[in-house]
Amino acid sequence: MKFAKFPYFPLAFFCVSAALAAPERIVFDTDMGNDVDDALALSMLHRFQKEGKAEIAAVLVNKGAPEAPVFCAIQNEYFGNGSVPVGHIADGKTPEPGAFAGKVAAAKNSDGSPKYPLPERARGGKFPDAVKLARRVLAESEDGGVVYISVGFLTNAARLLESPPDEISPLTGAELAAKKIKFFSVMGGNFADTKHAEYNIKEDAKSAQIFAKLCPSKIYFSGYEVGDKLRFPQSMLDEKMRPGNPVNAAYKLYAEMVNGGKSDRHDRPSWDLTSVLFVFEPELFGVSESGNVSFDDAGRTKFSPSEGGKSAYLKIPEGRAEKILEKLANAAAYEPLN
Ligand SMILES: [Ca+2]
Repeated sequence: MKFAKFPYFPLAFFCVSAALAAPERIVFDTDMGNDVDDALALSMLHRFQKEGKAEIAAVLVNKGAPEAPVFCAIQNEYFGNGSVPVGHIADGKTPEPGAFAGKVAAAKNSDGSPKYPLPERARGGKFPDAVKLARRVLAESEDGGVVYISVGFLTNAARLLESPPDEISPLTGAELAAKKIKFFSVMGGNFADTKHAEYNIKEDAKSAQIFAKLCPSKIYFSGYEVGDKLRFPQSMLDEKMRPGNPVNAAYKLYAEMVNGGKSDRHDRPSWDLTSVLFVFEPELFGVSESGNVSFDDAGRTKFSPSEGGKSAYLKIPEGRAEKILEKLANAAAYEPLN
């Protein structure tokens, strides 16, 4: 009997440590509106914020469409975090609205009111410049206090690193990143098939090249091959989310587009979700040796192992895919109104 208490010591210690851990301060940079995994990734962040693990400092939009930041603001509002600032890129890639952002933003109730309301701060329809917002968040953060998650094109990230000193900070963007960013978690590239140009990199290869060259911080890449193996179980969204949840609505619209309008069912790969999960549960993933990443003009990935290299890429350890998928799905299928 006297040994019975022993197992409680590590558990108690763990609980105290977890309770004391400060939430990760997150900048989330997304091409919201292109694929629907961005919306699921942002849902995960809202859940982690509710659980005290995350603090969403800003959402940056790297897709050119004006509907893209509107959807992000709607999603923030629905998930109870309408005060999170949303920044939009100037002259961004893919200026078309995509399958769901415009439709969700325009949806109306029978009395003509918006079905998915915007937060107060976004009602004028104006969003701050994404790079300025990023500079402000970094300048106001503690040293090493920000994790930058990029799940779209690297346009904003490249422009941030190239940004000169301004009224916000006497530091250049690269200096700010070196001082304030703990690491970048990036969905982009392909580390399994070097002939394949992954979408986030290919659409703006020039920015990806600038980012890879100038980035002073550690970068963890989740390549195409990681999320591609993890098919998101759509049925969980209907199980957990209300029909009025904008993410559930967006997912169905996206699935309809994939199926040419014939069905709204589709288990999509979980690319962007992996870059969020890695920040909060890194032990689930395998991580490559350190090295340097570069991208050619067509957007193909090259990884060169190097002891002092600032980059690494994620892997799914043998037999771990099911566990990772379960974690992703449980975190993303979040209904704040339940
Ligand atoms: Ca994306």
